[in-house]
Amino acid sequence: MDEHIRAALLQIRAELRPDLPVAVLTGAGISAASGIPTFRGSADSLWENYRPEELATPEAFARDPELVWRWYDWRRAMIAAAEPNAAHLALARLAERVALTLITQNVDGLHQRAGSRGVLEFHGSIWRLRCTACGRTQDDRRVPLPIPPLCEACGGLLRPGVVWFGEGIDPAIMSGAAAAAQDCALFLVVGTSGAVHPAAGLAAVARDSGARVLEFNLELSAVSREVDLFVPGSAAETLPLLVP
Ligand code: BJW
Ligand code: ZN
Repeated sequence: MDEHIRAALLQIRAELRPDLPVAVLTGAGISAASGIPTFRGSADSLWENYRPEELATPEAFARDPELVWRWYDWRRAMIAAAEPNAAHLALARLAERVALTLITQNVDGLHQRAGSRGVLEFHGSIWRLRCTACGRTQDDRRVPLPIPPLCEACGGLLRPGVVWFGEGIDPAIMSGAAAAAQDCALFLVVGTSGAVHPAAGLAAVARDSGARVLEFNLELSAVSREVDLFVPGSAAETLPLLVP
């Protein structure tokens, strides 16, 4: 990493205060160092022949619920066997030093396992199931799941409690995330390609509201042109520089 980037990070670290409003948006890249494949640009998955746009949709689930459930069940097993990494742990520590709102697009629950509380799960949770017939939701950590899983209350087909393409974000989570982006002084974008909206738009909201925007990513993303400082490298190595 360039010396000037390291120096800028250390400067920002020296300016952290308990009342400094900070918002963070994380994506799949933060969990990559825990061994969880990202959605785009990783060819190490059994599922590399499918794009998320082909599986993470209500239409795919309607067409072939077993196929979609096998993908989620495979991911649940992988996540259950994984551990939070140094980047998740750094963000849990950050909450002790600033007024933090943590927004994650990830459904894996690794931030919570690292100790973060009040996480805004923008795209839901892979550990929550929702009945397509009666709407009942339940937490379910079984690995593997019976496929397809059925509702105990009504026998209906359960679906993952996540947000698929074309589905709206939970309004309370959307407004909490938008308010945090608008009101923060510092906005961190970590390990996201910035390809998926409305999550990707939060960085521009923060910037337009006057926040300083920092990005932590292996490579440039769709939001990189909106950031004040781009920190290259694995978030597991770079975020701990900001929050030792
Ligand atoms: C590392 C690293 C390391 C790797 N360290 N970095 C505006 C414009 C165009 C389209 C739209 C728009 N607004 C809405 C849309 C439509 C659509 C959309 O965005 N489409 C685009 C693809 C064009 N959006 C929606 O449909 C959303 N809903 C919506 O807008 O509703 C509106 C509505 C209103 C009224 C009625 C109805 C609807 C919903 C989007 C849902 C996304 N769902 C998924 C699946 C969730 C469940 C699951 O996990 O299965 O969310 S798709 C998938 O993509 C998942 C992710 O959260 C999301 C983002 O991916 P992410 O996290 O960025 O991962 P990657 O893989 O893309 O990137 C990884 C990054 O990490 C890379 O940059 C690497 O370099 C980096 N990296 N290792 C640091 N060690
Ligand atoms: Zn039901």
